[in-house]
Amino acid sequence: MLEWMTSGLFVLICCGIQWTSQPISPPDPTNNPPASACNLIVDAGPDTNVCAPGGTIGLMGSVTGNAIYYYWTPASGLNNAFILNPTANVTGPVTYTLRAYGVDPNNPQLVVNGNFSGGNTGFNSDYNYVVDLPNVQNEMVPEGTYAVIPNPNLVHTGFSACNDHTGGGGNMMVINGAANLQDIWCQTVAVSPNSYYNVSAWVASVNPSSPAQLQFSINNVPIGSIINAVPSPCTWTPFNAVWNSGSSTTATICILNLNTAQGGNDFALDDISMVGLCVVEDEVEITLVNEQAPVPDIDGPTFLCEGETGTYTASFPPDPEILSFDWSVPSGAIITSGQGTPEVTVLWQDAQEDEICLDIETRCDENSACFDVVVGTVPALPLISGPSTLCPGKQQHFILQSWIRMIRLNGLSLLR
Ligand SMILES: [Ca+2]
Ligand SMILES: [Ca+2]
Ligand SMILES: [Ca+2]
Repeated sequence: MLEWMTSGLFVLICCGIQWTSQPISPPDPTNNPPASACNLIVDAGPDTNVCAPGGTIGLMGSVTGNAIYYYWTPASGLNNAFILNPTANVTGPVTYTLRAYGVDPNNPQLVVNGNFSGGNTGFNSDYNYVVDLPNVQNEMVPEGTYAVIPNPNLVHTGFSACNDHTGGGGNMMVINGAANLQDIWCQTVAVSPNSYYNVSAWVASVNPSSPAQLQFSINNVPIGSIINAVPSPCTWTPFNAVWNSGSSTTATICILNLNTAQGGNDFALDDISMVGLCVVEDEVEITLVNEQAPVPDIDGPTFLCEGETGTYTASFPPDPEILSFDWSVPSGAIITSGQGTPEVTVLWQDAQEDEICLDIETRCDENSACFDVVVGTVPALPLISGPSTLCPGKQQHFILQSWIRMIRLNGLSLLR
């Protein structure tokens, strides 16, 4: 027994807030499988949560298959509703829907003669139709003309001998673009109200100069983006637009000429198409987590001698998960192992009264606690004053330091 023990005090200091919230179950991705139909798989990502009072989180959408168009709703809080991985600024519980549109192979083709296999039929044009004449190669020299033929070179010596889009000697529509003729190709089809449709076509330059600039319109409203034909002749390039029919029951589809150059602006169209789209949608639910980190409950030796090591263990409720452990010790002590874990071993080098502390972090919160430690100096051997010799049967006084409670007697009788 050592002197300092008689005055040593045991104090456990806790700080921070008490753990009062209910355990939090992690999101269960199996409750939110992707949606799938018409060769599309749409996944809005696993349900997730954000620490209260809110913050930003990246949505993890994916679309597998031939989606033509997709977007998130609601768009509020998103930096971009038209990308698969937008950033959401979450201020409360919210459910986002990722909606994708794909071509349903079972939906019928609405455009008639879109591949021009039927010749100059089924469509209207502001342009003047010319017939390919044998042994003539200048039928389409004037701007504002078109032909339906398998080889543009048959009607203009400046036009390349392109194959149609699918090859095999099929027809295409060849156009010599004009400054003031807007509608190159138009056709009216029946549609269902409140449905999504995809209109598409292929374009190739037949002369490299001043490539065509085209855009779809439906019922006189331009839709989709403007396509610039590739200058290199005979390079077929697709372009498309997505259209919602709203209350319409018919759609007059047109391909618009937006390049008003008279020189060049020579191109071909093929495989014009309009099909109804199927929609596939999936949801992701984001909740707010109001989580409190527990106060670490530290246990270990309180009283040690300098030069001794002590192992200190922190324990916690099962939830929430503790994500980081950061122990700190005063100078004169060294963490010899376990930093970053719930248990550390500390070498106490110097005598002191101080504390070992632990900072923890959970997903949404942090907390800390300290544990008092008293490290004592190893005392010198107790001094006993008295005679250095004592004969058998004699009595003599020996004076011990007052705190010594016991001494080992070796052939001596202790009287008092
Ligand atoms: Ca064709
Ligand atoms: Ca000809
Ligand atoms: Ca031209």
